[in-house]
Amino acid sequence: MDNPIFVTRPALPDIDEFLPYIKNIWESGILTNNGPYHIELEESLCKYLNVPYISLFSNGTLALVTALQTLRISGEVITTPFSFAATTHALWWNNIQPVFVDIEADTYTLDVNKIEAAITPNTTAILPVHVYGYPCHVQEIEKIANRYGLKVIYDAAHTFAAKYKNMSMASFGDLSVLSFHATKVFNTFEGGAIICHDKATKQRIDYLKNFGIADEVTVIAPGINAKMNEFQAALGILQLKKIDDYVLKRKQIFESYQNALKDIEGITIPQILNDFESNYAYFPILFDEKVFGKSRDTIYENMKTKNIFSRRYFYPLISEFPTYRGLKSASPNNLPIALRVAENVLCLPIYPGLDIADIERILSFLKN
Ligand code: T4K
Repeated sequence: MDNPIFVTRPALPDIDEFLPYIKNIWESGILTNNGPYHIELEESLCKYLNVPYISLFSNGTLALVTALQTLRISGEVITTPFSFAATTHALWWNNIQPVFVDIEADTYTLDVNKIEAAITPNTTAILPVHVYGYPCHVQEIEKIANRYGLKVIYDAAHTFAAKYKNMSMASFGDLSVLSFHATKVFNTFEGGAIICHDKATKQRIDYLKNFGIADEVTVIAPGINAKMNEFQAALGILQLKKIDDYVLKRKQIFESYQNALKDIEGITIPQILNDFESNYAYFPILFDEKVFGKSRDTIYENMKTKNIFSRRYFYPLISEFPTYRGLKSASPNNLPIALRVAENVLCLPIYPGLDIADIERILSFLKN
């Protein structure tokens, strides 16, 4: 049997490059709570992403939960069902009701033309997702938010190092939330961050991720423990030196797939939009069963028998989970495009260490 190929594998530096960082942590005894590597990584990320303020987190989910707390979001929030579970779960953990709006057929992001119809007197915010790193219609979303007095928090978990209109994709909205999970373009083992635009908000986020503690005798809010530790931050510092190389390798794989699959009938491949510099985080393809001759699920299962583990991100839709399927906005009639995409999409393996022979194996399977 051929070696297994997974949808992703973490990009990591050479262990010898990481060991001096571990030694320093051991010798200093500073393991967490805004240590020197944490401070250095925040500064380096602000420069790399060209954003004013960033606050690091132990993971992206707690960053999402805290972002909602930061802006005191409540009531109803408009969001997409076509995402990873964490997006909507962050609302649930804040006792906020998700209101699902359908996605667009070409970008798979929130359909801006359907947002206004979902707004009620209880709506306080919009939580869109730059899914697969593809940019949402940020300007239109901002206009709607301004007209109705809503906040915008982007789930930007997939966007590290991607740019839209020459701006970091993490710079949009009132807040943007990143994930640095092992499966992401930039990983710190686990990790995440909130990007914000002013010092006072950064201060509030920093309190909230540290139990709400402002000083030894002052706790300003029921915060949580969501701090990034020094090991994660040290890895981040090292990863940042390599990120451009990681993205370049992903781009080469992305283009190999694109060239090889573009003429196969029944497969739609993502198009890179104007003004968008991708990070090539995912390679989703959409099957048209009638034209291709086989369903997405058949292909997915057959691939597994060849030891190729692609993934059906994001199937099932979040709106189909038992927790959410009773909501009015979760009705399949409300989400026809999201349903169609979720039932036909397959993400092919893409990561810097994927070698040419593996790509050939995947392509020859699809072509045959
Ligand atoms: N918002 C969005 C839009 C997200 O996509 C995510 C996370 C979040 C928020 C939340 O951020 P975090 O709290 O996670 O920072 C994975 C990840 O666990 C999850 O982080 C990610 N989205 C999601 C899209 O993918 P699974 O269930 O597919 O993970 P798993 O363990 O099946 O991993 C997929 C493949 O990756 C494995 O088959 C092999 C490889 N892998 C995985 C891990 C964890 C490795 O090679 N090494 C590893 O350490 O969810």
